[in-house]
Amino acid sequence: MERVYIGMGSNLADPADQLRSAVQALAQLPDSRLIGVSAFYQSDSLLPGQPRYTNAVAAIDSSLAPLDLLDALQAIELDQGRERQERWGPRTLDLDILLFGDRLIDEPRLKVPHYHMHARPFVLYPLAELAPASLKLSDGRTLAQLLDDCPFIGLERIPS
Ligand code: PH2
Ligand code: MG
Ligand code: MG
Repeated sequence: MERVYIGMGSNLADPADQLRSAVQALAQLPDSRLIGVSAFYQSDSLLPGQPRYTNAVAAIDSSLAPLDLLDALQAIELDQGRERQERWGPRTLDLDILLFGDRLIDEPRLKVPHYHMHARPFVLYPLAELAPASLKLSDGRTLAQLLDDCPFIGLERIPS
């Protein structure tokens, strides 16, 4: 079993409800166990002109292979009405593998750690609810150091 952190995001069709459904689905993943879910956080989209996002992070332990987990997460996205249109378009559900144990994965379909996670407050703050501050990211910095460089700006913690 390896500890996997999954970033969740939605900005369409009742985002908080989408995240709650996603958590139920994560709890049903084969060969995996749901360990925890952060609070939910709202923030403006990185792309202007889109609805605000609700984001959270979930931790699971899994013995699935990374690409099998990716397939399962994409099936959950589709099940919840995800339509892949333009890159970074609004979405009912986005499930991103942030960290997979301490693996570095560089496959066409999957890069882990997730690119950009190091500087996104809507990823780092929920992650910090579940992961130790001493957690080392691939560039050698700890989660605590990344949070120091990533002010809690524009985030609103909401009830899950
Ligand atoms: N995801 C994006 C683009 N912009 N903005 C916020 N606040 N949260 C997201 O998850 C997000 C975004 C593409 O994945
Ligand atoms: Mg994403
Ligand atoms: Mg994604």
